[in-house]
Amino acid sequence: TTETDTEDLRKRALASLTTARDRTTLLTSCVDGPDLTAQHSPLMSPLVWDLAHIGNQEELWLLRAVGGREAMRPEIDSLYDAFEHPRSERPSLPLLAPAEARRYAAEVRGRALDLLEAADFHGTGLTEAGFAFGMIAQHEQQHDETMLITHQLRKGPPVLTAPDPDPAPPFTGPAEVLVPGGPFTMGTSGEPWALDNERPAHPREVEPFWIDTVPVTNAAYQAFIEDGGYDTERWWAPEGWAHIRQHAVSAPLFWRRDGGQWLRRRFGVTEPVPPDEPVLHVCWYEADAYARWAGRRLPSETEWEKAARFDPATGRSRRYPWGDADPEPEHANLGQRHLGPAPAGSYPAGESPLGVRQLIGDVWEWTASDFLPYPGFRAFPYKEYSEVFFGPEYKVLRGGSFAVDPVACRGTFRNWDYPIRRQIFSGFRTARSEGF
Ligand code: AVJ
Ligand code: FE
Repeated sequence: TTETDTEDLRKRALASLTTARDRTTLLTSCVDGPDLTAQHSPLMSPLVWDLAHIGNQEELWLLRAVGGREAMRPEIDSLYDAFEHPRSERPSLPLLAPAEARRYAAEVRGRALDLLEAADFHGTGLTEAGFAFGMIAQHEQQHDETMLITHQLRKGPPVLTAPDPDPAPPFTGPAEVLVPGGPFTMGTSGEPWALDNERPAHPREVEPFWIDTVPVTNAAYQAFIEDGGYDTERWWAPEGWAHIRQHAVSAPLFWRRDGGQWLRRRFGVTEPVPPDEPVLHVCWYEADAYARWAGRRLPSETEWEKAARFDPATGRSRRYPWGDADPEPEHANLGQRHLGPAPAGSYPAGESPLGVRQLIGDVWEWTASDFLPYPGFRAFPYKEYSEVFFGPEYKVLRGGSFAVDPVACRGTFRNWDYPIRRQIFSGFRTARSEGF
């Protein structure tokens, strides 16, 4: 890297850390103390746990690992270790109180910014291209998405507001796009802050396939419901069928039937389900069942990435569907600028070379694939980021949601969760093999 690149990355690290902290502050200051320490769902931590965990990870990786400093408060490390205490246990731990957690995170940040000013960006591993700083900014933003999920699960009047996305003219383009078969490059070796599971770049072959131009909408999903989709066993994977029977799942999470119409609750506001928005809060089993009902299937992770990154004119894989430039507001709905997805067909400037829209932002997209390492994977900097999750019990989601910051989202970024989870900002699009 040249000196200009280094100074550019240093500025970017500072900006990304600052953006993340502004978001964290907003999400933890719009509710009062009891709301910060309460557990709003057994799936989630108290907000005050996320806050101190953000500070603790920053202390571990920036102050201690990069800076060689002593632990500031060694006695709290185990409280904020996600592997020592599952979410359900966290409210009963002797956690730092809100004011103390805020002070701790701020003190860590002050020292981290001092370190950043003079940090070596030319080393290997954690210091290469400021990786640790980029990783910690992404980590905080990931928890900012987690905290937004907690806000969505919280009962009570709204405390968060944001402008709606611009209304879009109804999408009139083709329903699906043909992605050519053949090789493309999946993953990355050159993206400076890509996380371990996105690496390394490697060749993949796909057969030609068709993929939806836009994510599946509420209107389309309602047609599946009205057609008895939730009562028809043959659309469902056996474990999915057992799950929806046992838990009486019959619509996306936060939806409720009111007479003749569907209502949904979002951040404390109940309103009719908007037909042209991408469907949100569905689990993998629901996405998979819908796809079968529609005579289609979920795209594999490889197919998704080829649709998002492959440029047929050059044969290259891009950083994003629109090219190599960082996301701007006209490309994608990212960064919690809005508190929900934009209508299907929005962001024409963000479409891929093949014409696929909204691959980045709006809703995380379930893929057919299990979360597995790429050939040549090396756990870095810790096995608990990705490696311990590899295997068939997690499904991969791609593309990021409206709640994801640009620093934590790219064409190669991989997210994962259990196939029953739907409190996350998850939707999907469907695919079919050519000639099927
Ligand atoms: C990548 C979203 C699955 O929240 O469990 C946060 C991100 N890892 N702290 C998660 C993460 C450690 C992770 N996901
Ligand atoms: Fe974490």
